[in-house]
Amino acid sequence: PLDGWFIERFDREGSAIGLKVHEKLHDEVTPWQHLEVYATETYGNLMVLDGCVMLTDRDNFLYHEMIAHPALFTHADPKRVVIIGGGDCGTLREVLRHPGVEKVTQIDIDEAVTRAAERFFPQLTESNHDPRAELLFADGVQWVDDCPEGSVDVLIIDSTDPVGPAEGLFQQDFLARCQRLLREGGVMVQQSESPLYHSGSIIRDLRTAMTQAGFDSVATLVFPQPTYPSGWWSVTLAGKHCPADRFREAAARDRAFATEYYSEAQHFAALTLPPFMTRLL
Ligand code: AG3
Repeated sequence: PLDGWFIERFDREGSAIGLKVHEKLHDEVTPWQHLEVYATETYGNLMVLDGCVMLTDRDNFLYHEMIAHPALFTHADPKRVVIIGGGDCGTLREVLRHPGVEKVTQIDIDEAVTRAAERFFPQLTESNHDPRAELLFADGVQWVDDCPEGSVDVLIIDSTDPVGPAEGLFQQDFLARCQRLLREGGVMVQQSESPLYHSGSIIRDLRTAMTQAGFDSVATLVFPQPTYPSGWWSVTLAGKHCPADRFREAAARDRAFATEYYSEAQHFAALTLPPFMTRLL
């Protein structure tokens, strides 16, 4: 039992987010990172990797719906989906809600994250037995390299921050390989950090790298995420021979399932960037 606060500090910004916790449920040094799970007072369970909040029970629907649904609805008919990272399986669960999806392969380097999710976030992993889901524990960069060109409809990068293990996932050579892996009309989406803190750095650089990697359309979407740095987060989409207009037409498509945050109106709202961001991008 604990009587304290979990605090993730963002030293560069002189800010932090804190959650009141009452128990540490898990503490493991995996071959890749330090994995902790806490029971919080008001946000349910909390997963932390190397001191950074990955998800809580209470607010993960925001991130997981917004990394999955805008990209899947942008694609005209997504059948083959690949997720790099995403070991907690929250993104996978959202992808599997799309009835037209025939196969989803998830490649996370760290099996311990998935095992911890099964124990402490069972509602995220309950769709893992879906016959369309394939879970691999391997290096995603290597996997993308070995994957046949033009074989994927939607590629999702659900990574940690672009420092340490995930750094390579934000670089142009990796993004160029992602572009080759996609079929014509394919879409990739990558988590792209805080609009407030990273518009003039990580988000701008990622968009530039995507364009240089051969994608012909790029769009950033923003949404609230109370437990990540600044409380506000983004994903960036890139299309392969998919006109930028598709990002806007996409939301009008019918949904065959219920969502908590994603909706047609939220899709449009998330694409509407505030002027300060447009200036920095
Ligand atoms: N992906 C992590 C986003 C980065 C959070 N950064 C931070 N807390 N400093 C989340 C994985 C959820 N599937």
